[in-house]
Amino acid sequence: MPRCSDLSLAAVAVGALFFFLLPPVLAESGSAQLYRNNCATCHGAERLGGSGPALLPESLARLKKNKAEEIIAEGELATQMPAFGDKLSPQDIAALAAYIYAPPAIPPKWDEADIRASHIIVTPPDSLPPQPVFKADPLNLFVVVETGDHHITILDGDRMEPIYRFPSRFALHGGPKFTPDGRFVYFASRDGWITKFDLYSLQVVADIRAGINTRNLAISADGKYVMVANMLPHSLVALDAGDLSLLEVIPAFDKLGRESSRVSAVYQAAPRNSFIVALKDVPEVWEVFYGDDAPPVYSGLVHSHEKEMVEGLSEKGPFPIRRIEVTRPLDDFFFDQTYTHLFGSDREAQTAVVVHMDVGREIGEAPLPGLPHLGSGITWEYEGRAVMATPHLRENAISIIDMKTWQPLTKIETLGPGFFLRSHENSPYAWAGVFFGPNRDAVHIIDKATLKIVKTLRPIPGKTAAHTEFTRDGRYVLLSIWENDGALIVYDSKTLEEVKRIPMNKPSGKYNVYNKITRSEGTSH
Ligand code: DHE
Repeated sequence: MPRCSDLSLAAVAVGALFFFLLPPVLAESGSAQLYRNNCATCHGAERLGGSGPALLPESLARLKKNKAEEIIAEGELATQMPAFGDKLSPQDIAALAAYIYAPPAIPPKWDEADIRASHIIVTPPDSLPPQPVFKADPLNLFVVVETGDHHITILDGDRMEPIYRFPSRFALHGGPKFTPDGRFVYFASRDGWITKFDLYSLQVVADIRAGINTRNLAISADGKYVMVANMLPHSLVALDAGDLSLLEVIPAFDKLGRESSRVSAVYQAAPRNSFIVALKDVPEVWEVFYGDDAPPVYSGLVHSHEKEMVEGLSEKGPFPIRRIEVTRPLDDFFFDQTYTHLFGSDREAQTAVVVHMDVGREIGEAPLPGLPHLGSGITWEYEGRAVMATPHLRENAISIIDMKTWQPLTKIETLGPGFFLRSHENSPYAWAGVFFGPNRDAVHIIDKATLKIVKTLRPIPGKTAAHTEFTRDGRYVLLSIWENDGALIVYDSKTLEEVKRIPMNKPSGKYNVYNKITRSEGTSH
């Protein structure tokens, strides 16, 4: 009679044999289940992205697999990716990494037909009333994105009272963008939905899914076009700003048409009547023109530049692309007020480069370690010169850059890395929240005349305080308590005294219509 231990040994042997005979699809289901249990909520059941990025081989092309394992184990700085090292074994983490680098059984696609099929007109544009349906200054409204329960609140910036609240798409990201008259606002969700909302009648006008994983959107200076930056598929998508119907999908390929790139962001360059585009994987910056009088863009050699004698092949189509070659892909941009200079960085380098947008090439470089967040940069006059200030995502500092030389002037030490920075023409102060680490409940108030921190607020100890925005006259500042049981705290911008608290569900960003449409130097563009 076999002994008990012999029996279990036999069982193990049969089990092991059975395991090796399993068809690959069943062997894979363990990692698929791991994915479903740990990742799907943020990255989407089909790995197409949600609040987190898409986890498909295409979107992970520039990340080594061992780095991905490290991120799963330790989380990722400057994102909402948590650490799983305490919850999952190293084997599980390796299995998850292998799973996300393998192509899904059904390849993801989102083409013109998918975009068109997703288009919804909620309120026909010609049925909208001519006047606001509320009594409040429409240019002093705040659009508040509440990411806690995916809602938008429209706030009257004079009475500091919400006037309307409605559900948004899941996980909005980036600043909402306004038409030049401030009447309409557009939102982008991380999973590609673009929504147009009428601030006069307080109704959604239209909705369309422009991509699988979207970074942000921009609206043209004439208010006619919406341009969407997609990480997946690798494309820019041009929409009609009226009803959001699809105009064109522009695949993001390098100039030889060989390598495609994720699109990091698209910005409106109003003084140039163009969009400027950041590409994550190819060393090019794009300037995209639009409209009937878009200038010709010559992509190859031009025989003659003489007036009326120009000979050369020009880009065709309503959105001609001017390609500016740079030494490495640039991910994050800051522009001077005239959009003549672009100050750009990638996520790894220790420097930022200056691109002259008229000349179309890099003209300088500045040391800027510590992962600057140039997109949050703001400008002001300091001792007779224009300076820009940028927080760092990996350094306890705010860098001040001289915008004539584009070299660092000084560094202001902070209690932790920051994400957002704000000021206003009428305010002597810049507001800088600490976003990461034990002091993320602190907000520094910087005197723009001395570049010194004059006060550090801790509105609710232990609760993240981040992202500020001023009223149109700069008299009050609204600060987010970035928690589910959070709030907007209103401060007098001169006395720095608290005036009011308005409960909100994780209010991430808030945007003042007037400051946005006038491109205030103290706010993001
Ligand atoms: Fe953002 C703006 C990129 C992670 C909240 N973020 C932007 C913009 C870019 C950008 C390019 C400017 C676009 C615009 O406004 O049109 N963000 C990135 C990243 O590369 C990064 C680090 C990684 C990623 O996952 O995309 C990143 N961002 C985050 C977050 O984790 C934040 C804190 C929370 C969230 O909602 O995802 C976040 N980003 C924001 C906000 C803005 C933003 C609130 C608009 C700021 C403004 O005041 O205009």
